[in-house]
Amino acid sequence: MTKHNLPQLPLAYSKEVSDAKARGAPIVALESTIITHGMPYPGNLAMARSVEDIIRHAGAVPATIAVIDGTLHIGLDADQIEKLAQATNVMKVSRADLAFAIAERRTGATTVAATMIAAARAGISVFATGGIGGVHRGAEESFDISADLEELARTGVLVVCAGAKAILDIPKTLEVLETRGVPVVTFGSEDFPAFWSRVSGLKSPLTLSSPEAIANFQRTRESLGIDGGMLIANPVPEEFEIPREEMEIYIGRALASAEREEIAGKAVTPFLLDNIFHLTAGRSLKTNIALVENNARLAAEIAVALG
Ligand code: PSU
Ligand code: MN
Repeated sequence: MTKHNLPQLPLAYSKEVSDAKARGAPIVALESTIITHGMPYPGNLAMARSVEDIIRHAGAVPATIAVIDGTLHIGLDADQIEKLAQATNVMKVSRADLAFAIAERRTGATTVAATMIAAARAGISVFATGGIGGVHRGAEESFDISADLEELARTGVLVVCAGAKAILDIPKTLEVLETRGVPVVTFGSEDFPAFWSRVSGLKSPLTLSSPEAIANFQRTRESLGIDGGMLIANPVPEEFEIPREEMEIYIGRALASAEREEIAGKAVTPFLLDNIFHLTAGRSLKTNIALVENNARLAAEIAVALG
């Protein structure tokens, strides 16, 4: 089959993103599973809007990514974001499901893994989120390791997060990233952060303290022909931090509920996140929104520095 006989990529750019591509302006990708499965309404909508504004304010263009009725959208308009934020039966789409959602004309929210794939296809190299998926506690029994880690190993997108949630086994998550050759860089700190908390108790493999240094590191990797992604961990601002010991209580309860209800597969992470929001009576949501905003700002600065 010659190339032009291949089916056209079912990909649609928002006007803002296609204009940015035409002028060569910096673009930051954003995932949509965090909107549909990561936070409750209406906090999720407030977050989705404010991160886009923060990215614009920092001189870049936001591209929220989702599959809507079988089309892979790179950049959503206000109406599409609002619909996603309110929807209750949207598919959670990772690497395994992305082509399925498109082929079956479904609506699906993209995880870190699927958003990385879409961003790479769209020529976007920086992506901001809250927390990545990782190795779950008890993975030696359950085999539950997020496809996000494998995607970081293979797809050349720089992902800015606030570390990994302690619902995961953070030491094992870092081990897998190291094994798969993914650089883990904490921004401005020697400690690897744990999402709600600025420290996880583990040292960060690497530390850099400016967007320019991160851009320079990435360019150097490219000049050496080293492919794959990079993880930037950005500690939550101090005023929004929830101490590790306090979160551990809620995490323990959420994990116990998941085991009791025999939650498995892609339902595990959304189940734990929802449980924790309820257990903390919304306090964790405030922290969650603040850290995503903080990550959006840094991602935009890195995108600008990458030129
Ligand atoms: N962790 C969070 N918030 C999230 C997610 C993870 O703190 O919203 C979402 C992201 O979309 C991530 C996905 O890519 O969950 C990972 O799911 P799984 O563990 O099933 O791979
Ligand atoms: Mn999983």
